[in-house]
Amino acid sequence: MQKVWSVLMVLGLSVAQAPQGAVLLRLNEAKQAVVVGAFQGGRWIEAEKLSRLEARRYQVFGPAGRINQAQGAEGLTTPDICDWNRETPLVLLERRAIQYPAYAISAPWNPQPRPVVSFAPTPAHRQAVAAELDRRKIKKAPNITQALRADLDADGRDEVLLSANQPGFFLSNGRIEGSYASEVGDYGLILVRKLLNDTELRTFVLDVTHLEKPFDGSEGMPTVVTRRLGAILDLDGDGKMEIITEDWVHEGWGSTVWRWNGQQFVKVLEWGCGV
Ligand SMILES: [Ca+2]
Ligand SMILES: [Ca+2]
Repeated sequence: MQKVWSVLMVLGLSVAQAPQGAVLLRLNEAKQAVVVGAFQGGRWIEAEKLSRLEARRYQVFGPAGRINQAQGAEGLTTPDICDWNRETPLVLLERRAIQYPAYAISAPWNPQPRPVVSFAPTPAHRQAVAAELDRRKIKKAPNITQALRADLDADGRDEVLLSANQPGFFLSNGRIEGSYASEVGDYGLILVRKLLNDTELRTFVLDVTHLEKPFDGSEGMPTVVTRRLGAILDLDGDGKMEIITEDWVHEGWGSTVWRWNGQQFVKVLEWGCGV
């Protein structure tokens, strides 16, 4: 009996020492990890408000699932540009090519409890995108760039997540770069199609942008319209998966975390860096 207790004490000790809550990093390239935020003590925490970060093991995800694992080190540093950002060293553990941006999550729960599947969009999906473009008087074809399927909220019905972009994505050295709008109507759009019950299919637009008038250099910055699904992960441990979306601006980029609250998708974390 005494032996059992000592085993339990050792187990208890190791549980107590395991990192609590979740930390989400964004990898823009192999050796650069920036903190998007954390979920700790029942709250979402922006990177800027994190006082410390312990050495953690991470799983690395792209839009369609897990793509690597990584070991983090203790500590946070503040970069020269975007001084509200926090960076931390991260070493990828599996030798396989990955596409950036990617997301590293450390959490004591399964961050992807149900599969996320990439699929070929059908005419019905193009029609749904076309309807949203029409609604905004965007006169461009529905060019779907990502089509993912996953049961986000564990109600037994898959949600459909789409990104649509004109121009499409631009890949440079293994990294997605934002595309500048060149014509009026060039756009980026992210939407979720969700069955609210057996019959009601609702479309939720998470992000949309388009070029309204030609850029002539007289004011503002040229418009980057790229909008993309970054990863689908349970970041707060409630068994429901959140959506990470990505946006680009002139010499800048960002990630936003969306959580389904039972009625709509709400922003719970935002990260960005731009000059
Ligand atoms: Ca569902
Ligand atoms: Ca969740």
